Amino acid sequence: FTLGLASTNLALNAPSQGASAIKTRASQLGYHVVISMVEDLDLQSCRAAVNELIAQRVDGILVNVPLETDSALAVKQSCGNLPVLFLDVDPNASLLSILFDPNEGARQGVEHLIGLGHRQIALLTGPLESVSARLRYEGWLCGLASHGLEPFAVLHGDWSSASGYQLAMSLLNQPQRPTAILVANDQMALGVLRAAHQSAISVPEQLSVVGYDDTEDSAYFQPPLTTIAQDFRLSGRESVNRMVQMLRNPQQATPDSLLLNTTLMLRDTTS
Ligand code: IPT
Repeated sequence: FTLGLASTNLALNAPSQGASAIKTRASQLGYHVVISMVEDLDLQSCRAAVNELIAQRVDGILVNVPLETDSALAVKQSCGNLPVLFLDVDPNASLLSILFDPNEGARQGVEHLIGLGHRQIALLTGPLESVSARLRYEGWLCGLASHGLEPFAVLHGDWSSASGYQLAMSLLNQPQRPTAILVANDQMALGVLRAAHQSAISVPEQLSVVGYDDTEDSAYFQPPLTTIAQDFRLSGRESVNRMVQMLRNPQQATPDSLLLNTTLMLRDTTS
């Protein structure tokens, strides 16, 4: 068999680690993976990427592109009879998916900061056209609301460390500052740490920072980043296992979707 992977921007750490995990598991099982990258977050581009994979005669398709439910259904349609597994959709959609629970991850960040006594908490989201960015943001808002809180400020980044840096520079150089910031991924958190350093704000004494992903480098940030871990090796392994199971037993019922847990990785950016 040959597996197809349609992936969002592989210059980002999380999707590239995801692709690597998928490759590793597939080659353990003796299968090839063909990758096609989606440059823009619209349905058109995702469909083009999927068609490219189909033209290369893949036997099943993994889609690690953020897709709202309507778009994901449309992508599934264009795959005809090929098995398709989604890695970045709404967990409530009735689509075969392997996802990390965005509510759990968002709650873990909020509860950790509240537990430390923080009340002035700023939010730095991912791009809201990305379903996972939106779900994490909604989870944070719910978590804060359950403590009677509203965010100190809300900023919208684009997952890049550059956006984290720029947005944090403007947030931290105002007369009123938050005591903590929840960041939707570790790359933006890297930018936040640099902005804090440059603004002579010490982390975690004057500002606590929580990331999201726990990609490979995050334990080596300065200070080592407290973050919400998503185990990309596990999701890569599980998605290939399921895809292969469907390909080997096409007459069996499709497997169930899987919602994976996130874990708070306590390091040195919160106090
Ligand atoms: C999600 C990452 O958390 C984020 O850092 C960014 O890389 C994004 O992917 C790119 O789409 S993880 C995804 C499986 C929800």
